[in-house]
Amino acid sequence: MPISKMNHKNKKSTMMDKLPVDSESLANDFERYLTRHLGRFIGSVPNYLYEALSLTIRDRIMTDWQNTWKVYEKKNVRKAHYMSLEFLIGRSLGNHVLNLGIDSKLKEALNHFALELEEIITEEHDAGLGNGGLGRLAACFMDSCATLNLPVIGYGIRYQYGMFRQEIENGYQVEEPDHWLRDGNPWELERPEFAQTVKFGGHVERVTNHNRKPHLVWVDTSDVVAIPYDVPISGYGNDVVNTLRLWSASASNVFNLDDFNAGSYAEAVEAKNDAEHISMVLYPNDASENGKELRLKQQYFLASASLQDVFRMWSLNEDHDFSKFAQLNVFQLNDTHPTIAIAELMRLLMDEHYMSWDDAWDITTKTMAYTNHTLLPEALEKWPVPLFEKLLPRLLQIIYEINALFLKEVARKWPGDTDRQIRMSIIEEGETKHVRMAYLAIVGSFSVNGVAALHSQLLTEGLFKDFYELWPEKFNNKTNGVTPRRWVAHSNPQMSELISKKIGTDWISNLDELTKLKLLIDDKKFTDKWHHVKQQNKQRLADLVKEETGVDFDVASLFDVQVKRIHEYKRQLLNVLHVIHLYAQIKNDDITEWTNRCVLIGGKAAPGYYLAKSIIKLINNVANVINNDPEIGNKLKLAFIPNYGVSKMEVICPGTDLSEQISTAGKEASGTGNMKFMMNGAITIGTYDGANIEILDAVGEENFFLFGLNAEEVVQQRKNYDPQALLDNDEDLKRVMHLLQCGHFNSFEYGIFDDIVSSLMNPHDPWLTLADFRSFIDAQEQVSQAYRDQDAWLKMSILNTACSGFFSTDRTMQEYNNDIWKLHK
Ligand code: 26Q
Repeated sequence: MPISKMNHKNKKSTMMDKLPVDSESLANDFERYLTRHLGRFIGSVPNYLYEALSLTIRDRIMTDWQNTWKVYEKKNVRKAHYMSLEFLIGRSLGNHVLNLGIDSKLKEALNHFALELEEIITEEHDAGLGNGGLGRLAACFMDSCATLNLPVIGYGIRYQYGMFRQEIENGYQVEEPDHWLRDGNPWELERPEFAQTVKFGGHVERVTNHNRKPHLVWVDTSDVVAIPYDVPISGYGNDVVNTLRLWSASASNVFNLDDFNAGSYAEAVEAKNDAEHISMVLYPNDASENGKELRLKQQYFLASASLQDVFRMWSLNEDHDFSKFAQLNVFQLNDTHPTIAIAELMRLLMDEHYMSWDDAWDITTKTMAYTNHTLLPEALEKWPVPLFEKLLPRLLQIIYEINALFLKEVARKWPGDTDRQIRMSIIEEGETKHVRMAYLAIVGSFSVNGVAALHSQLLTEGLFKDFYELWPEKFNNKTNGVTPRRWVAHSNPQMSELISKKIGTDWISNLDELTKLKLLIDDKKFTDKWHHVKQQNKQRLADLVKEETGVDFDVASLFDVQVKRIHEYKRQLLNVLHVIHLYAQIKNDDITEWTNRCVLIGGKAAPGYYLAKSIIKLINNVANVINNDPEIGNKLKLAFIPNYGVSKMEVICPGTDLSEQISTAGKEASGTGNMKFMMNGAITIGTYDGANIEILDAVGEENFFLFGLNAEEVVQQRKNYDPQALLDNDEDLKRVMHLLQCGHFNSFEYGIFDDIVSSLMNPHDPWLTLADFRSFIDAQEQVSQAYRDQDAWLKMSILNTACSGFFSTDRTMQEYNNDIWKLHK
């Protein structure tokens, strides 16, 4: 039979043979790729070595990848689809090598050519397709699902430009484009055969369908083609390779013939550009980006292409029978960003598959689940109705209909309560009406979850209170996690080896095993080794800091680290106030006992977030004064590490002693950096916020530096917050604020920090930074004292790692699966 006549049903399910993984085969394949495929040689540009090695490894994933697909394509396999505008993957080569368990064989192979695996690994560009926590969480989830053998497919966008590259010029952040695909990407497989068409614009017409029933059609649209690129997600040591499917936008092949005939050939081609812009660039998380047309296009592009892809696969087995669709499919919405999928699923079922409203709604509300990631009301997504009308007219109709039926239900439950109807409406009234995406997500989903215990509780008491009263059963918590494969086994090989020698290697896929380390905290030989490993990791971090900033970090000092997006609620400013306080102490010689400290801060500011950018400048200016003062010397250092991202964190978290998690209580939904630090044996100084609370519970108060107001106290304090009074009553705070106000850190840059000072002194400062100053300084003093007792510190460090098992995304994914997805392994 000619290949073209074969369909998937009568294709023999031939299992491909696996390629050998002995060092000789690896060496041969590597050399062949380098010389015969790429036409280079061993001494050539390192990037080609990376490419040749990646192709060698990729070949060894392919068999499992195809076999995993074959299982998922079968009838009756229930699947979850993780829809996210962001997947912050970072580098892949080292991760696959770890998962395949061929680390030592590969090193042996490279030895033949006198090459180092570590050096080749660093040639890979980070896939920075995310802003921060939410995007990295999606990547950790994918890793755990593959490791747990869960049928989960990721759906996202293949941005040509990921998160911007941050450079620092004269202390200021400068954004540079991140052209991560420039040298090609061996970890993607283009799949033009599965392309989908996504419609925009046009208008809706009423017609009569083949059953002589009225039917709505969306016509005169401008169409964009979505081309999938598949990225393999290997499980740890289990032969499973899941798929992350990223969509790239391309113009449809249909030319505008009118333009063409009029002789405007070039113009007709130029119009194609518009379509390709959709997947051009990741939006940096930024309030000023709200309401941008291109962002809405991205969201719909992802939702529509992904759902159509699921329908395509569905019809391979079930043809047009959707009766079992909800039994076999579930969609997890990563925040409201892909929420338009709820209306799109309705449209596809009704307009393209002729289903009734009720049947379509039944399927939608049984398959959609929504995860919220924020407690900041201003961060909830809203879209102007006129924009929706122009871009997605049919979807707006559907949303209005969903809302009308929903408000009837509200009226039934609370007759006459019109205030409540206005409050809960998916459409916000006003001069310009807006679609409230979070409300659409709650109404259309069977599950709504927060990402840490406190966060989920606060959602039901605050932002989503009305909805909780209507549907308490929808709401649940799923505390975040991180994957221990990337964040311990890969990023901290020395500590991993030490642990594995003592308790075996099971911890890598069963992180609760780490509790066995508790028995070792009094074993002097073990604690000495723990210390030795930490010092080596600190040296690796110090080398990075030196290379990136020129600042010398001495590994005998306490390494105090805060890395995350720059935002007022995360309070990098509180950290800086503490550093200035230490500086003032040294300058005024009011030090008796002293612990040398190296403070590292890193993170990107949204390009339009003025105050966040000023904070970066302040950190750099304070660093300049401190690091260049001979009187300060090694007592105190401050550095701002530019372009913080996944690969930097892989070096930073193993080398950290103290993890700063100091958000205003009630504002950080969860945090996940806090978990990476804990796993790597750092001790946390933190507020009673997000997942810090659960870290504190796990490790105990003696092993955690807790400070500051709790979420309830924050609410109370806001009512009568008086920063001036705090300053008048605290000599240390007075001294610090004076240094800021008098221009000590901006001698020749008059007034540049005035806005920062005003924000701190503002009685309406929502982040209450000065309210926590005293408590923070005192807690930091306790940290310094604790660090002077190195034996006690080491025990705390080991206990933090030992108690971190709960924060594995393996646990998080089991919970999603048990409570929401209900997939079979
Ligand atoms: C909004 C409008 C326009 C363009 C982009 C955006 C946008 C993009 C990204 C809004 C928000 C984000 C990302 C949010 C995020 O990372 N939230 C974090 O999620 C983590 C994982 O759950 C939590 O640990 C953090 O607490 C939370 O801040």
